[in-house]
Amino acid sequence: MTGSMTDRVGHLVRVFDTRLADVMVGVVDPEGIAPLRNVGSISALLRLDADRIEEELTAVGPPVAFDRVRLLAPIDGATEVWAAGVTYLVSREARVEESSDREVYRRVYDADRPELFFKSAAWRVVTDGEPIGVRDDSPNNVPEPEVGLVLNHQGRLVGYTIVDDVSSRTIEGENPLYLPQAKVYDGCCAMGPTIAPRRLVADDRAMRIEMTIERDGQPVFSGESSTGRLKRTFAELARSLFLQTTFPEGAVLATGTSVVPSLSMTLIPGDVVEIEVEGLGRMVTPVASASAIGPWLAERWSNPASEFSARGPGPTAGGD
Ligand code: DO4
Ligand code: MG
Repeated sequence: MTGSMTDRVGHLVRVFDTRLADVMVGVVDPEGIAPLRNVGSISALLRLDADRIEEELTAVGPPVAFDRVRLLAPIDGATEVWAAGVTYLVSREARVEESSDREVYRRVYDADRPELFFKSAAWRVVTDGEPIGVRDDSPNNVPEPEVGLVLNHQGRLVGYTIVDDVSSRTIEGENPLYLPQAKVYDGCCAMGPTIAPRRLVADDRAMRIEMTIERDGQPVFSGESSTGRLKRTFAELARSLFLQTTFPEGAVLATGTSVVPSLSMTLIPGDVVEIEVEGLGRMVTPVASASAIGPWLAERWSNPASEFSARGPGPTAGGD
């Protein structure tokens, strides 16, 4: 677990309980993780109405000690991850710089309809301490630190989480029609590790977003921004996602990046990405080759209790 959880008291988490060898959903308590009594998964929670979700977050059992649990990504079941793009001026300028088709980015920034794209199934999402991936067929890859909106089945905002929309700049830059390949692959999405309930975030238009990339223990990039620079509103993005589209177990919507490294900077296996968002906490992920992450993701999904699931893809995935 990265850092202290005491600044995340009241946040929702999904964890693997090593004593019971089972997954549970709970709320961070000063003493540990207090399991929800009536709800066993994040997707089951998102099937409920917003008021009922708040009630369930208070119906908890005695806390399980922090050292007994392993944090898992706060998403499961049929909950989907979607992302909005070109929602900050800095992202529009970066795409214009990298792309062979600049006009599409200028037009979408000003259009009524936002850019929304599918990002990940729940099972492919990784979290704090687990590796994100870079594609072997892409020379330029970047992390994209974003605020994620956690939306229930009605599209109501119930909480916020950190999302890293890891992307291939090379593939997207070559042709915007390659977007799904630039955005969706093994290790492309990191989330969490916690969900801050909506009531705990005082002002979602003033959340500081910070990102550092370390190589061999030294920072090679650091940048920061704020949700205050977002061109659209969170409500508008959530409304657009649910237009003509049903999410029976809700969705997490990443709201776009505003921290963009220069084109000369690319992630390589062995790097470590640290993202911090005010009010949401911190997520630290090592970088690995996507091809090394795939088998581990599949094993973790089918057998979360296995030793390989707990250990991760291992040092070869970190580049050597
Ligand atoms: O248009 C491509 C994606 C943009 C994106 O992911 C972002 O702005 O965060
Ligand atoms: Mg993005």
